Amino acid sequence: MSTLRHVRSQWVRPERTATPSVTIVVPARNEARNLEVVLPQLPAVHEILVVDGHSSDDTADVVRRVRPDARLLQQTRRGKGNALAVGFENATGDVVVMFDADGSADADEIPAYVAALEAGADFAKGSRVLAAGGSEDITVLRDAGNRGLTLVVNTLFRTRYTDLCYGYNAFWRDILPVVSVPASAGADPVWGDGFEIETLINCRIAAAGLVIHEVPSVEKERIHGESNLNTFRDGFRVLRTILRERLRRGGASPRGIEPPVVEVPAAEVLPQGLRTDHVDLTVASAAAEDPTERERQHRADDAQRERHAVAPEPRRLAPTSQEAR
Ligand SMILES: Nc1nc2c(ncn2[C@@H]2O[C@H](COP(=O)(O)OP(=O)(O)OP(=O)(O)O)[C@@H](O)[C@H]2O)c(=O)[nH]1
Ligand SMILES: [Mg+2]
Repeated sequence: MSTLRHVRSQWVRPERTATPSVTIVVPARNEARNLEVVLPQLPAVHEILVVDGHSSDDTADVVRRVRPDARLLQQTRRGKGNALAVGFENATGDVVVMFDADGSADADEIPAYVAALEAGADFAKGSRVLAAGGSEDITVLRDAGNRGLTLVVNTLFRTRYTDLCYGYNAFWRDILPVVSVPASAGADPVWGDGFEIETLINCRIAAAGLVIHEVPSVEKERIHGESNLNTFRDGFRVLRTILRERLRRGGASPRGIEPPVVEVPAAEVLPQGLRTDHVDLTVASAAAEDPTERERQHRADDAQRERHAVAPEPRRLAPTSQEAR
């Protein structure tokens, strides 16, 4: 705990390039048939890292065949979290995009995530709940669970996340010391190796007062195969993660973090015709113990409230026919 706090306290947002290179990290466990479709759709970026999770199908062969420019990595333990950790450790791009292999993530949205980061976000959080977002994949039960868990995080971390449990996100690689996902070394399971990784990242970013923009995202249906996620088991892991992270934070004040960026362009249109409207969810930092810092935070909050007045309204996710899943 103290190590993480120490790292956080030392972290200052570095100078960033205006034209970031992009690493796409693709965790894949038995996704051969989906990767046949998904990998060719990925844009030519700095690097694509596919992290294989001890697949028993020909995931590895498919990667080599359909995307020879991708790097194939093997995860060290079990779980999506460990796969992402392996990908993050090996990434060399300025920006890292977390991209599922099951066909649910739309590659055409990648520029919108990158645009949010270029516009000042440390973390670009995908949201299926924003007006331009949605899901063809989520069940009513999971939607309800996600809303509840989102509310818990927003209450405990003073955030305005709209879609906590969504794995399509991107961030500047330089924030990895703040996020501090479990290292890939070692064979024994570690908390954070599973689906709770995304919550762990969301909570740590919030606790550190980093700048978060949400990006509307439409989650498509998994093309082939079964989800690896277990609604109740993984839902409870997420809840446990939130409580652990809140205790871990211990009300400590993150120091040395630059004030939030508040100038955020809305509904900008990229040359590719993609929408890049995103919402600044800059965290009201609990760090603001001293009056100057608090005043600065209040000004940031006011600016944020003004922006939210014109931000897209959240809408209900459409129920799907997979409710019974
Ligand atoms: N390497 C690796 N990848 C995994 C593991 N578990 C899940 N993944 C990948 O993580 C991505 C998301 O997993 P899914 O099983 O689709 O779960 P989900 O998207 O959270 O849940 P659904 O909405 O039900 O699809 C997919 O690309 C999986 O192949 C794992 O243990 N190892
Ligand atoms: Mg999925």
